[in-house]
Amino acid sequence: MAAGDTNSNGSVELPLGRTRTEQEEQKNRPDEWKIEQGLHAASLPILDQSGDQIRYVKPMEYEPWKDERAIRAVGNPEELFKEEREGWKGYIEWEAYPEKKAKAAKIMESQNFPPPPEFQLGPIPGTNPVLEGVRWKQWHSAVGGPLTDIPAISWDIVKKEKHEEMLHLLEFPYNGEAPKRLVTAKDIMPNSLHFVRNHGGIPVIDKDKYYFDLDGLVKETKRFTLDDLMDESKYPRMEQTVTIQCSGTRRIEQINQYSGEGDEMINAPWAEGAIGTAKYVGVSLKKVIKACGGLVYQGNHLEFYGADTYFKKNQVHNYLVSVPWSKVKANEVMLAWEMNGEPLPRIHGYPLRIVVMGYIGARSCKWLYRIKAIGPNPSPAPVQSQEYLYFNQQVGKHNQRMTDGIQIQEMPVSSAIMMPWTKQIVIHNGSIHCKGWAYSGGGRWPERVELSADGGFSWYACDIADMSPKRKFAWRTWEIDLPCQVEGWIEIVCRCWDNSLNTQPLNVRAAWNWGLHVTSSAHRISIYSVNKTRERTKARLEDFAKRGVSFAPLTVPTERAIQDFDEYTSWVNKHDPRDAENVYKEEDLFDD
Ligand SMILES: Nc1nc2c(c(=O)[nH]1)N[C@H]1C(S)=C(S)[C@@H](COP(=O)(O)O)O[C@H]1N2
Ligand SMILES: [Mo]
Repeated sequence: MAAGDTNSNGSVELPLGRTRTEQEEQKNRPDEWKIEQGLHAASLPILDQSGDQIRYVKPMEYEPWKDERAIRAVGNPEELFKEEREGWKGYIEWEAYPEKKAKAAKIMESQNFPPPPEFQLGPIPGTNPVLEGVRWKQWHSAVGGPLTDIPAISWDIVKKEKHEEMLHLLEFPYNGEAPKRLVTAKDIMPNSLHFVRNHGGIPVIDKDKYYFDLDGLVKETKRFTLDDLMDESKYPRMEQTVTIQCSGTRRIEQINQYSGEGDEMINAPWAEGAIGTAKYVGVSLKKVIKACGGLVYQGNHLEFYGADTYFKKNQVHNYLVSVPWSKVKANEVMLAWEMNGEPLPRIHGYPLRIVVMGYIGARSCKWLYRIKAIGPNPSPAPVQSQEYLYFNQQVGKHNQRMTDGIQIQEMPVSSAIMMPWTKQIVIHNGSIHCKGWAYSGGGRWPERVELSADGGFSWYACDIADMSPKRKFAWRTWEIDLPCQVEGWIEIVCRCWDNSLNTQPLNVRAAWNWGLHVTSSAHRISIYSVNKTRERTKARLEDFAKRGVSFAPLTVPTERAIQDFDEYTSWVNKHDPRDAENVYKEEDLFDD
């Protein structure tokens, strides 16, 4: 009997050694058609053809377990993990106490937690916030002590400090961006609309109890209060308009094409709003290091410590990142306490944060409590060494090593169209009004923004008068009336040239990477063009209006035909018939 034939007992002989149970599992699923078409790919079993038989690899099943005794043996979390400083709610010092870290890790290892939610291969959840952060909440209450209340406190701060129209991607740790129509409404956006990217809870720090230490490879270790920094006789005041861009900005475009690593916090599905511009006031970190007598031999990097707690693979950390001394030396690293004329909001790092100009947002450490000069290499902490890596396409879950990634520091040039929106129907008079932003990192700035209405073949530049002012470390917003004669589906593309004439790869695929970072490809949106300068289009739309029929939704056919049969018949009679041969000759008709 051949493979695939039905046996006498009705079962199916399967090709390549597939067993009957596997076949049965594949059968009669209500969502089979969706799975086949890639719409529910999260439940599509992995096809392993590497052995002599085909095998199907199924997702791991989650069965909660907990070793209560082991957890109790660790001790009382209220005592073990108590807050480090008076007036610093939610700050637990982990980095100085390896034993304490080990105790928290023991608690974490003595139980399991649900897997991350699927939001890439499956349909994206319809909830708001899009993702809840169930695991992150559970991790906080598992370790306990002061971390227990942190998710609730953080959410209260979100509600208090952020605009009510923010798009919440992740409830905890909070990740949110402004809706497109508000992102570029002003070139310097109000604080309430600035995106937020948190890896943990929000510490609530009393300004009067605030200080940070500067130590490590400096001549002299020193402690600084806010009053010290604000003393202009010691430190010249610095004011700078800076765009902070998360390297995850526009990640959704990579996800939409090809999924990558799917941790809800690490790889939040950002759209075009994970970028914000504000005027910061503070002092240059260089001057503060000078006050410590400068760096000593091998002090090549500055490590920043944030007071929030960050979980990674069952370990607890404080949020740690580093930047090279060369960046600090150029006066491009600021200790900032003011944002757009107001004290830093709590959610943005109150009372003091780092602002690293032209680097990815991740280096701009919030709730700063320590700076350590280190060397000769960057910080080994996970956010620096394991996150924010830019991989080659060949790297993925199966083979990824830290050393395969480039640590992302300066942001490349990028841009985004904020109006119209993809899949939108646009009725226009021969040009489509578009709006958006453009940005380049590393102290470069957008010099020209170009748009194409034909998928990237011909380009029009934005008028300089329609771009916001040039600033060394900030984005520019832009507008353009993009000429467009054609009708139907078109692809509008936007790209930027910075002052070094760097520009963007033309498609997402060219720069796709496993960590889904730096979606710097030209931004493409498809829109349906309805050009009213065309006589027939105009007449038809007027007819719609006269009859009170809506043109939306585009895909729903209209009741009334655009052409009546008199017109049709008169046209047909005047023109050649449909087929080239004349079939109406008598001898043809009666030919046998
Ligand atoms: N302490 C601390 N600093 C942090 C983070 C964090 O989670 N904790 N997130 C970083 C990341 S990844 C980005 S993109 C920026 C975002 O700054 P914002 O939330 O003020 O917009 O903050 C950075 N600084
Ligand atoms: Mo980020």
